[in-house]
Amino acid sequence: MSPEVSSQVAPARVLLVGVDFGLPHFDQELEELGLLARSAGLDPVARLVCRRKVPDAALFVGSGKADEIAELASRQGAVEVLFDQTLSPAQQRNLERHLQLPVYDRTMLILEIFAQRARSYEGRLQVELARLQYLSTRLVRRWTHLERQRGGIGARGGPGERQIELDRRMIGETIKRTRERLVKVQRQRATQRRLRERRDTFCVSLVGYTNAGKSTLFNALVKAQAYAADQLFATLDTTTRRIYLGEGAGSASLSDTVGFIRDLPHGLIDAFRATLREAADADLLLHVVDAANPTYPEQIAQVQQVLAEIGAAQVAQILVFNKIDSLAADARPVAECDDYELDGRRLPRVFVSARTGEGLATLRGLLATNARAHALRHGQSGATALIE
Ligand SMILES: Nc1nc2c(ncn2[C@@H]2O[C@H](COP(=O)(O)OP(=O)(O)OP(=O)(O)O)[C@@H](O)[C@H]2O)c(=O)[nH]1
Ligand SMILES: [Mg+2]
Repeated sequence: MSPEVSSQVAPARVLLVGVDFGLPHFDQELEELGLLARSAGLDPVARLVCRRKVPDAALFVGSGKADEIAELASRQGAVEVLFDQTLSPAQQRNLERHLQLPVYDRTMLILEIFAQRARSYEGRLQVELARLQYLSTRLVRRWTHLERQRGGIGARGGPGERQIELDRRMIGETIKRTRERLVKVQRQRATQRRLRERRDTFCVSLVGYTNAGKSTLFNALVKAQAYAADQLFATLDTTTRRIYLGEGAGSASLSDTVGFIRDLPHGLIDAFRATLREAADADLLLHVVDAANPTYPEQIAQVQQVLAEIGAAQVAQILVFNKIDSLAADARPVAECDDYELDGRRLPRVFVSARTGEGLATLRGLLATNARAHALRHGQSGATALIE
């Protein structure tokens, strides 16, 4: 099949399902799941939301609801069902059997997007590791489940069990090899970082929820062309450029990084820890917020949580409220910058539009002030070192 023909294949039609357990971040419209699906190249054709107190152990939803899902999927011609929550291996299997359709959960969807996007050798290794780890827990649990069934019979090892044991060993070995390769690549990266530290550059990292506009802001600040798109996780690999901040402030290095998301699969946090360390090692974080997204306070909280997990909670931070061009006239900020109270800290906040350039001069000014303070601190610590 020629590439022209294959690129015309319609994206798979999928049905989105969300279960509201009364948690504060529940997204009634399944907006984010829809964006995730589209980012993975799927076409969400229908959405179904239901309420439950607790998940059903076997099917996650009740069996009546499962029938409703099957009926809606068939009416809409959906070929896959995506759940907004994480399913246990057993729930996923039971649902697939019940619906006679492949069922994916949020974690799998995010892993899939990362797998499609990873470009650099290190990024690909990281995603591969996260997927293998995810798969291995599924296999292990599946195996434990069979083990329990077999208990009463007392037979030792059927062909199925041997196969699973083999798969498990193979995955275990691949995980080990992938991890070794990753350690090697990361060691090289650490060496590069140490070289940079010796040069004592003022390092700034853009962090924030996925789709907040980090890459667009990065491009606007350094006039580069990093990939920006209305997709979740458009950026996976860290890109770093030098940015000149003017007389007295000199230049800084600015890094664009991978976006965060609620319930980022743990395997991915682990896998991307090295990449994310760039953020933890920065002198200053520009925390980019999509001010036009009504759920931004929740997104800020999620980003703060990941920052804490990667040991970057104490790094100086400026909140950059982006996309002010798409705010309604009465919601537009009155000042260009102010302070924002976050977990008992007062953080400087600046309002910008990376798209129109509004507020960028103020942001550059703030960056220059911070760069000068950093240079001064560095100068002083140098002097102290001499006295000692
Ligand atoms: N209206 C408006 N849209 C913006 C602005 N900045 C970015 N966008 C849009 O928001 C979307 C996401 O932008 P990106 O720069 O790719 O966002 P990101 O934070 O790098 O996203 P990931 O790399 O996926 O985490 C794109 O469609 C941008 O065009 C802005 O100031 N105003
Ligand atoms: Mg990006």
